[in-house]
Amino acid sequence: MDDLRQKYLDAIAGAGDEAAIEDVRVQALGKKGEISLKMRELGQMSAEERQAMGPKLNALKDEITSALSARKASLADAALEERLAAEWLDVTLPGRPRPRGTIHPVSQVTEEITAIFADMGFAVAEGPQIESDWYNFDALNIPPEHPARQEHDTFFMARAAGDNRPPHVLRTHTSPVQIRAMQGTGAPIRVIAPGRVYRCDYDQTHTPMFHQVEGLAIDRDISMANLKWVLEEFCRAFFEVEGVELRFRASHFPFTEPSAEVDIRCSWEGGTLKIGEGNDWMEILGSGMVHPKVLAAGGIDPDEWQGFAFGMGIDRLAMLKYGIPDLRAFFDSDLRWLRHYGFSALDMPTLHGGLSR
Ligand code: 2U9
Repeated sequence: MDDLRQKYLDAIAGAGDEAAIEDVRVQALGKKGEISLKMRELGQMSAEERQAMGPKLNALKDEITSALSARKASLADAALEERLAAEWLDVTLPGRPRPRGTIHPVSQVTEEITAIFADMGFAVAEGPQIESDWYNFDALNIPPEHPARQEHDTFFMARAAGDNRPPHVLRTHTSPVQIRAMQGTGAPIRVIAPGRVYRCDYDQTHTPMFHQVEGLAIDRDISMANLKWVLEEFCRAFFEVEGVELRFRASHFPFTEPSAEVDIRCSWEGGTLKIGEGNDWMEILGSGMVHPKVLAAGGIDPDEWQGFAFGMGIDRLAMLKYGIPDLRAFFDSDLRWLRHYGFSALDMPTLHGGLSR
C-alpha cells in the first residue's frame, strides 16, 4: 500500500501539465485504475480483511484525489504567474506627447472678418486663383500698359508654343471674384471675397502669396457715406475698440473713382501699437466708389447702379490685431510662436469652413 501511495505521489509530482495529471488520474482512479481495482477486490475479502483494508484504501483514494487537484492548481498558478510576467504593463509610464494643432492666425482672422461682414449682410464669394488677364486686369480698368501688368509684378502662367488661349496669371487681388459675382447675380449685390493672392515681392512686409479680403456693395443709391459707416463698424468690431476713428485720404486706384485710402487712429507708445487712441495714423485699407467701366465689365448698368468697394490685407490685419512682428512668421514651420500669440487648438468651432485657403 505504501509503495502504491509513493508511486502515485511521485507520478503526480512529476506531471508537467494538465494532460499528464489526467493520465495519472486514469492510471490510479479510472475505471480500470490500480486503486479502483484494489477497491473492487474488497468484495472478495473476508470481513476482517475488508475492515482492515477498506479505510486504508479510502484514505489512499482521498489522498491521491487531493494531491491531483493540488498539483492541478499549482500548475495553473504557475501558468498564470508566467503570463503575468510576460504580459506585464507599466501603467506608470507617462504617455507619449502628441503635438497639438492650432488654427493658423490668418485662418482665424479670416473667420473673424467673415463673421463681422456677415452681420452686415455680406455673403462670401469665391473664385479661381488662376485667372485670365481679362478678369484680373482688363475688367478692373487696368490697361495693358499699366505697371501692375508687367512681368516683375505678376506671376504669369507659362504657355506652350502654339497655345493661343488668353494669358493667365496667379490672381494679384481677389477683385476678379467680384467681377464673376456681379456677372453671376447682377445688382443689387453685397459680397466679400477673401482668399489667396500672388505678387512678385518678398521682404519683411511682403510675401509672394498673401491674403486679401475685398468687399463690394452695389445698389441704386449706395454712397461714400455707406462705405464710411461699414468700414467704421468693421474696425470697431475687428479691433474690439469702441472709439475707433478713421481718416479717409484721397487716392487713386484704376477700379474706383473717387478712391480713398483709409487710416486708423493709433498710438505707438514704447513700441506697442494701440488702436483707437493717440496721435498717429496707420493705413489699413483702400476703398472707393466702383468705377463705371468696372460695373459695366461685371454686366451691371452704371447708369442705374452704383456702389463701393474696399480691399485689405488679411495677413497685415492679423499682425496688427495680435502683435505679430514679421509677416514671414506666418510661413514658419515651428508652431510654438502661434501658441505664444494665443491661437487656439484645432477643435475650435469655426464659422466658415470652406474658404479656398
Ligand atoms: C471690384 C471693384 C473694385 C477693391 C479695392 C483697394 C481699393 C485696395 C489694397 C489694400 C491692401 C490691396 O491687399 S492690398 O495690398 N486694396 O486698396 N481694393 S478698392 O476694389 C474693387 C474690387 C472689386 C469689382
